[in-house]
Amino acid sequence: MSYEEAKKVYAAHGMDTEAAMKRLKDVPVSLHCWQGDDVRGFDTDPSKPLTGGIQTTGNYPGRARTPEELMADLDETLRLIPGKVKMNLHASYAIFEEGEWADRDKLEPKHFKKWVDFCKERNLGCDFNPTFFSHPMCDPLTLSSPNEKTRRFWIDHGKACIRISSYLAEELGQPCTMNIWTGDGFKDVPGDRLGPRVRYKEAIDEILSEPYDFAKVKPCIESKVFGIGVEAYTVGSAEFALSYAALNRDKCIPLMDNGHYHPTEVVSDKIPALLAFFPEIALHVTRPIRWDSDHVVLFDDETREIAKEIVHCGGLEGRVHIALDYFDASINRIAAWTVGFRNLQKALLSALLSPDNLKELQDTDRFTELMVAQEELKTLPFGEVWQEYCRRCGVPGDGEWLPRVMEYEKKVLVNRK
Ligand code: RNT
Ligand code: ZN
Repeated sequence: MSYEEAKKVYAAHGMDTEAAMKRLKDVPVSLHCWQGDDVRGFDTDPSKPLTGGIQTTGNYPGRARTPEELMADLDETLRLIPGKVKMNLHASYAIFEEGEWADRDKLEPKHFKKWVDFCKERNLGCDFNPTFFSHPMCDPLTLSSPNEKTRRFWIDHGKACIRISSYLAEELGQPCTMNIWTGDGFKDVPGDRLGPRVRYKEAIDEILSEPYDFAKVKPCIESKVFGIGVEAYTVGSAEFALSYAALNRDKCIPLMDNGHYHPTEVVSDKIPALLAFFPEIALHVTRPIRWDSDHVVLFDDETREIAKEIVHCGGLEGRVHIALDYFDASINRIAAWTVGFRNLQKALLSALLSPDNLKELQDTDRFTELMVAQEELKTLPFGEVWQEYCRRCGVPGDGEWLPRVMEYEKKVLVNRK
């Protein structure tokens, strides 16, 4: 079937494929730099293990070891993904001049100048993240530590990151979401559950007392249920993060990572729940599998359901900030970036192709028709529309991009020993 034929099939069901493709092209989705180097960054010893309850597994050849390698790999990826990309950086990806180094509490906008140049040349916005993990000042707690010196260090890091986020937003002319996540927690039953949370709350208050324009810098608070090595208690739990964001709506927004909930909870359903109260929310789209919250995003039911809720709830109109967050070191990292990004684009495109009478069917109690309509949608010729979308975005379609990645692996990645 050709695209023109598929377009007619959708039109017969009351859907406009042209409008859907046009809409999706302008929706920013953040691409996380940390898939390219297994969340190592450039400011600490790469031989030290990751901390903070996160872990990459696998030893696929070709991990980017320098800013130049990471940027080259990103460029390779950018050639393969359709739609509007925004970069997403962690503070640990600061780029220093020869012989220079600054600790995380002393980071400055100038340490991200090379990233700004990178984004400007490619016409990308940029999101940002303070890095509260994989650092000697994790004791192992950070913002919730009982140790004043530790807490002060990490609060200063948070404030520095607000200044860097303002710089990124200003330079690139797009808002910058700045996500606060810490892995603070305990492996076993704590003796005090309240103290760390009160300290965490006060630390975030201090970070957010750093001046910023909320129209440009969007601090987010991300929750988590548990991490590796911190199985019994997480300071920044769901209730903690949501309550903080709700009581500070003029200063920050909640961030939901769909790998951070109990297995039968779904973020798709939480999106409209939060949008009933918050003008804006942020998402980390990922794929949880048993203990891991960070597998590559697939075109699976929950990703599609998340995309549906984003589209149906007006999320594309700036209310939902969409970012990817996963890291797999067991497969080609450029393919990992590409598959996940393309799958999220697929999910959004397919969500944009849904009949506009679903709400009416529900509101008029026509549940039989509602079920059948949603089921029959699943076998419409979506693949043709997707391939056409890729063509129009000037990127290879399915079946065409992987050989390029393999070529790059042979030419470039295998030489990184
Ligand atoms: C960890 C959180 C967090 C990180 C990134 C690297 O569980 O999801 O968002 O993955 O900041
Ligand atoms: Zn996350």
